[in-house]
This record gives sequence, structure tokens and C-alpha cells, in this order.
Amino acid sequence: MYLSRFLSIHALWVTVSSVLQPSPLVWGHYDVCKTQIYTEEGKVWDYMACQPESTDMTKYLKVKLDPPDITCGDPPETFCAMGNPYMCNNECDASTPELAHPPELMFDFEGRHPSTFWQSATWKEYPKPLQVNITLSWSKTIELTDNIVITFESGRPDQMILEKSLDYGRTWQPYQYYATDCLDAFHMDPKSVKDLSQHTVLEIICTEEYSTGYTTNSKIIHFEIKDRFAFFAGPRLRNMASLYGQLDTTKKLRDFFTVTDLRIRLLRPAVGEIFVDELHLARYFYAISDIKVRGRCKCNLHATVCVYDNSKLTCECEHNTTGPDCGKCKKNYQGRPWSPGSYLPIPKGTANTYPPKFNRIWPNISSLEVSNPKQVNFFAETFPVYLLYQLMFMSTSIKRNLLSVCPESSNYFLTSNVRRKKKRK
Ligand SMILES: [Ca+2]
Repeated sequence: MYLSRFLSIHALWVTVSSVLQPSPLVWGHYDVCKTQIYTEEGKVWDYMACQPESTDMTKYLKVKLDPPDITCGDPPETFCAMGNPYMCNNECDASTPELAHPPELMFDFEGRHPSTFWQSATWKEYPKPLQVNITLSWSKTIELTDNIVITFESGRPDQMILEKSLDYGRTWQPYQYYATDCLDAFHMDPKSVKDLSQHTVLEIICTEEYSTGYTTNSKIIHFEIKDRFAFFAGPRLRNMASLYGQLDTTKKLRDFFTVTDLRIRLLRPAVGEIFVDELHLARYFYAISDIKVRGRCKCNLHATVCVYDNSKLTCECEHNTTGPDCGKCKKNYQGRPWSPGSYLPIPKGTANTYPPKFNRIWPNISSLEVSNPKQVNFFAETFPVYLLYQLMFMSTSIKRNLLSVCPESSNYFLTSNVRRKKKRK
């Protein structure tokens, strides 16, 4: 009960602080976890919510194709131009580096001409569907911060589903459906992200915007992260504070942009015509030159650094937290349940960390000379009032530390001390 009262005071304090704090002109904080400041108590750590920088996440992924032998070139084969069935002078040969198209060419530097690309085998076994799953795994929860962009070297597929996993590939949820005809392919009405709103932002849609085969010049497919952010932060993403405020309070929204794996399910290659030309099946295949995924390690606002060591991403946790995502308190700092940091109040957030001078502000039960159960009850009932009093008059840095998780176990649980004393009586 006292913990819930305490948390209510915490919530009140966070709300009041967010209202009182002026909005920052530029939203770019959370790049340090703590800093030393001078207070009337001397030099102390000032703790802040913190997160790693957004970066190119394709450097840290593992790619897996299914079927595993779907890449072209083994045995070598000739494929035709998509737009011209009689132009069949392109060769794919996995044993010759200049003619091979392995999966890693979807993630190499794409600044030169011609582009480098992965390519599948051709649709030789038509009418058996030509389907490929491309799975991107990070073995770590990451938060997407920009659009996922897939650039096709040949025509964009007639049917495709982008999926995500939040549990390292055990279960999958659709992120977006793509088709030349959504109703025909997925029994869904076509929609664009622009048809969504703040209230429907989590809706999974089917879009026809990117699946017009090879008849247009565009080769790009987007999953629109920024358009979804814009429902909260405005069209130019200037009001990121508003977005972060929403992410703070709406777990579903936060989880929507969080993944451990992505899966691109290519279900039908670009055909570009009503019927498949069965005499020239070497025209039909998938080829992807580039995939862009930007994001950051999810560290629950407890780390600014995420290291890549032994092919593994791990947060360098601060605030007495530990685990790959800083998802629990360190040993001996488990005085109360772990919780993530908070983006609020603006601009530094709430670190949720161990209070370094806890003994000064927390009353010592033995010094109150509690001698009988009635006194214990009286103290327990009046304690929240005492706490509120302390919150009003203590320094800002100490408030921030008090309103936090992962304190040293021995100092925290007043109620458990009380119970122990009761038991002795
Ligand atoms: Ca490439």
C-alpha cells in the first residue's frame, strides 16, 4: 500500500515537473547518464535518463534466407531483363565473385555504379510459388528511429509482407502488407499511412503505394516510421517531446517501434502483366540491392553506450542496472522493483537510479524508538505525509535520486523493517 502511495507521489511529481519545465528548443538530450554537480551536500552525481545514439543497424544483424539455397548461381543460370524477355544475357554464377549475388550485397556500401545486389533463383518451377523469407536478426531488442527502406534491383514484388518479432524470432507479427492488389492478395482494403491518425497509428495496413511492378522507375519500398512519429511530433518532427511523452506512457506504442528481428516475406515476384509468361520464366526473380534499418539499442533509458562484441550487442548499463537491455537491478540494488527510466520531465527525464545519500532523507526506524505495535502503525500511517514534506523541501538532485529505482537493498524497505520489528515483539 505504501509503495503504491509512494508511486502516486512519484507520478504527481513527474507530471508537475513536466509542466513546469520549459520545452527545449532542440530535442537532443539523453546523451549522458550522469554528471557531477555541487549542492549544499557537496559534490554529488546528478542522474539523467539516457539512451544510445541512433545508428545504422544493418552493421550488426545476421541475415538468414529461407529456403537457404534460394540464392541464384548454384548451378549457374542465365536470367532475362524484366521488361524484355528476349534480352537474356545476364548470368549468375555463385562460384565467380564478379557474377555472384550473395545476401551480404544487400548491406554493403551502395555508393558506386553499378549497384551490388542479392538475387534469387528464377521462377523455373512455376506455377509453384516463388517465395523467399529474408530474416534480419539482432539477438537484441532495438528501437527503430527511421524508415525501413528496401531497394529492389529488379521490379518490386507483386506481394510482400514485412513482419517483426519481439521475442528473437519465436513469434511474428505483420508490420505492413504490400501488394499490387491488396484485396486480391490479402483480402484487405488498400490504405496509406497518411490515412492513419494518432488513434489508429498501430493499425496494420496493406499498401499498394510501392508495388507497381517494373512499369515505374521507382525501386524503393518504405516502412514509414517517420510518418507515424509525425502524428505526435508534427510533420517536421519538431515536437519530439510530445512523441517521447507518448512513448513514455503508452507501452503498446513503444513496443510498436521495438523489434529483435525483421522478416521480409517475398510472396510473388513482379510480373508486370496479367499473366505469367510461362515461356520466359527467367524474367521472374527477386533482386534487392540495399536494405536500410536505423535504430538504437533498447537500454530502457539506462545507458548511452551499446557495444558490439563477439557478434553481440549489449547495453553498457548505468544507474545500478544490468542485463542486455538494462532490464533488472544489479545484485544488492534490488530494494524495490526495477523500472525503466523516463523521458519525463523534459528535458533530462528521470534516471531511476540508486540514491547515493539515501540515509540522510530516509528515516531510520531504530532512531524513532518504536517500542510497540501501535507506534509502528502510527508511524506507518504518517510516513507518506513525512515523505511529501521531504519532497517539498529537499534539493532537486536528491529528489531525482529519491524518485528512482534500484536503491541499495539494505536501505530501502522500511515496511519490511517494521514487519521484522513487529515479529520480534
Ligand atoms: Ca548493395
